[in-house]
Amino acid sequence: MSYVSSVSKSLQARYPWEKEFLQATTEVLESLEEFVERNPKYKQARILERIVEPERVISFRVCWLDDKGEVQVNRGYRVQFNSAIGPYKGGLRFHPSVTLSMLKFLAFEQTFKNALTTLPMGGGKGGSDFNPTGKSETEIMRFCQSFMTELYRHIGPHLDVPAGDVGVGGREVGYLYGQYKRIVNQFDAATLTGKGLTFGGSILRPEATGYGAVYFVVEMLKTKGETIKGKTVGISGFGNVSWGVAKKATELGAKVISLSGPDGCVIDPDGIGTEEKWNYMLEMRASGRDVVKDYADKFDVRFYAKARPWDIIPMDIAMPSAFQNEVSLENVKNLIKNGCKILAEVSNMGCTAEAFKLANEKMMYAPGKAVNAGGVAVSGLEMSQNSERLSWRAEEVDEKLKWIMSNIHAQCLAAAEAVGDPGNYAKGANIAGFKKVAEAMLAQGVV
Ligand code: 2IT
Repeated sequence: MSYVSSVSKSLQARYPWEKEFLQATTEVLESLEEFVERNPKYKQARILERIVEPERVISFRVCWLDDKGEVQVNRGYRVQFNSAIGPYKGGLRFHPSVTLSMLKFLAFEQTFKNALTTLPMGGGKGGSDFNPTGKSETEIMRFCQSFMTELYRHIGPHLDVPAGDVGVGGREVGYLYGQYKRIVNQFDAATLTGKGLTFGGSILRPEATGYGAVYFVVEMLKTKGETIKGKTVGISGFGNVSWGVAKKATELGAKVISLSGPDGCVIDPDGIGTEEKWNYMLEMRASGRDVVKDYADKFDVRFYAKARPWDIIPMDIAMPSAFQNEVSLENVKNLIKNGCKILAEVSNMGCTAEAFKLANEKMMYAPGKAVNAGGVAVSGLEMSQNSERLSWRAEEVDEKLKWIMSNIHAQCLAAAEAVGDPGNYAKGANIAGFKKVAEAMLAQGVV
């Protein structure tokens, strides 16, 4: 049995219930097989066994009072996965489906993603099974304060730097930061990223994940001698990431034709391409209702209950921007049938294992850890600005983001080419991210 298979097998035996974590580790380990076999130093130092094990997992109780004065209890977590190249870095997810398995998969992916950005950030992720849908402003604030009252002792600018993710946006980061600052009695701005502009946030951080994803797609198209101008783009989700994708894709001349939510999807044949429509996306998100049908009612377009855009309308480029495993094998088959050539995952592990295999074989496919790295990259730039006690101009941040995305794209292609699998972005991203983290681990000895 190969080294990779034996590590994979022992993980499956140890954590049989951690489905998402096993899905993410299996995909990465499989793609590393030839590379690791060719470099025996990794096996000698047992790097694979070490890189799939979080350095630390924190789990805590979060009690809070709802608006009726009743006691509510949630679970909070922080997975500090790997600190070989920098302090743990990664978002917080508030969603009822959050489990340790989900956060372990996200933190594992984050480790490779952060390495690809070229910035000194390790991998981490956290969150809670708290459901923000339908909660009042004051309930959200009380929850964030209670969550931070436990988390604060585990984070800091040189230790672990959380940010937002699904269910955690600028408003939540503000409440979390306020409570952190109050407890530690320090203005440690670089302890959280995604902050408001008035207290150390970086310009373009809200846009960064979506903008970066579009810059990545532009690079993919460039390899075929094409541009994004005139292409139709289908996206899922309607949150901050989808918003950024819609704005940048439109600005570069593409037409964005879909959004989706837990209730279904909307198709807008005129394109989601005006300030009014983008602002309405933000309004829908801020309402806390978590339904996309409102968009159809407001702009008089069709709503498809419980459907996904991929099955409904042809598109040139698919950019899933919602949740893990949101794209099924059936969805990929429909995309291919309808002539879609590019699937750029903006969500983390947006494709199921089967969907990924087919997309990677038959389409131009790029994985979330490469495509969506612009978000955490600008978080890294926010940390730099906080350390310098300066704020950079939008042009400076945007230029750095563009360079980082084209560099990630180049790293993916170079690493894939080097193992004789040109154009395999998934393999390239895994190998390039792994190499950087593994080399740092080797250099730091058995710790
Ligand atoms: O998945 C991600 O990369 C994020 N949610 C952003 C993390 C960050 O630290 O900005």
